[in-house]
This record gives sequence, C-alpha cells and structure tokens, in this order.
Amino acid sequence: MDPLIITCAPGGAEITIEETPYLPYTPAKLAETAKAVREAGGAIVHVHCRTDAGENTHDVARFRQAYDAIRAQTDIIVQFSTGGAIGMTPQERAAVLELRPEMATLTCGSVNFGDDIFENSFPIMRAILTKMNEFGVRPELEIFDKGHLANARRLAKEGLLTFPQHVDFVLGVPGAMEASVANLCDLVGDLPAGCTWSVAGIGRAQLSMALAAIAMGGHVRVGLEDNLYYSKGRLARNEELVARIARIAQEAGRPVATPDEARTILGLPRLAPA
Ligand code: KMH
Ligand code: ZN
Repeated sequence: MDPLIITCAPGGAEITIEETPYLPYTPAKLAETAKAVREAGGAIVHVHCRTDAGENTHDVARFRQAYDAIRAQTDIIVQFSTGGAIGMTPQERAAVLELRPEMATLTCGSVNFGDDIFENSFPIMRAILTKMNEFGVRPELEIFDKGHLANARRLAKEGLLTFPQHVDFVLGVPGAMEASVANLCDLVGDLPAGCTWSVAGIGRAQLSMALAAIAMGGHVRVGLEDNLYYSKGRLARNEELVARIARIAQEAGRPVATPDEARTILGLPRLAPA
C-alpha cells in the first residue's frame, strides 16, 4: 500500500466561530494551523476563507493572502475549495483558480445538503473544470453520491477531464450517501482504473471511515469542516484529529506521506525551490 495521505479540512463554509474556538478564520490562523497539521502528519490542506469577522468569503484577495501565508510557513499541498458555500455563483466559486493552487475540489453533481441543495449542474461543473484546465489546477473529485462517479465519467467523455484522478468520497452529509463501510466499498469498486481515493466521513463517522480507508489502502480527510468533535462532547483542534490518524496508521503499519511523497503519489509536480 502507498503511504497514507492525510488531508485536513480545517474549516468549511458552514460552521461558525460561535460553535468552536478552534476554527482558523484569518490567513495567519490558517497558516499556523496548516503548519501544525503538517507537523502532525498532514500532507494536504483544504482551504475555505473567512473575513476578519469570521464570515465565509470566496474573495480572491483573501485567498491570495491565505495561500501566501500558508506557503510562507509550510510545504503542505494547498487545495482550494471551489464548492464555496450554498448559494454562491459558479463564477464566485471558480474565481480563486486564477491563483493557481496546486489542487482544487470539484464536486461532481448536485446533492441535498441538509435542508439546502448544493448545486452542481453539468454547466456549473463544466465552467469550473474549464477554469481548472485553463490555470493548470489539479482537481480532487468530490463524490457525495454514487451518481457523481457517473457524472465524472461523462465529463471525461466530453474531454474536460482525464482519468485517473484523485477522488474524495464525502459520506454522511444529511441528504447524501450515508457513511458506511458497505457504501465505501461499493464506491471504491466503481472507480475508474488507477484513481487514488480518500474518504471524509461527516460528524462521528469521520473516525470510522478513516479506519476503513487505512485498512483498504485509501487515504483520509479529517478536520473541523466535517466534524467538530474529537470525542463525544469534546471539541477538536485540527492538528489533533490529524495526529490521531497518523498514530493509528503507524500502528497499522501504514507510513504517513509527507507532502512531497503525496505529490509523487498524486502525480503533482514538486514545489519550485523558494
Ligand atoms: N460548503 C459546501 C457547500 C468543497 O469545498 O469543495 C461545499 C464544500 C465542498 O465545502
Ligand atoms: Zn470544503
């Protein structure tokens, strides 16, 4: 098995600064968290941004500040969100790609998202992918439901995407595919040849899905975007969620990938020397 790539999603668009004191919401805090996550065994940081008041934003200038701040602290792979928040326009979601992050997410279909709808029609996916291709940004395919893999194959047939790719299964969002080992096995069995994959279990499923991925040869995403708690009633810090996965992987005989090892596994170029 390849070394384990641990991705940390330190804070998504939905959580609020009132819910946890551990949400890194300024570029400086994001950079500090990325450094701590890297030291704990993380290889990829998945980035959403916020204003100084803690409100979610997809402002390009704010992403630039966050990117520069993270890069000044650590060699971790920086992956931008193009999912953004419910209700954002595709243009807002895709604008940050002009900063040419190493990776960015591409959600491969619309999905119920709690009481909302996370809209990813084919025109939206095509628009985001076209920008990714224009700026040479590697996608990570976010799969919330089984049909999303079929959608990705359709985008490949249209010539907008080539396989293999790195795929992240997001399991346990209310309204989407449930987080179970049976569902995970089903999805992995349906992957195009050569794809690498990780799983992000939502809420308390974060740990069980990570354990399954470690055993199956997949990779793992953890972080406050998907789960606020370390254990029942105890709020988590991002780096301790990463450290726990690294510890378990070591015990299971699975070494943890450095960012450069992850770049090799994912076929990403090495960082240019500073
Ligand atoms: N905030 C969610 C609606 C992504 O980052 O690519 C979507 C999301 C996915 O977080
Ligand atoms: Zn996200």
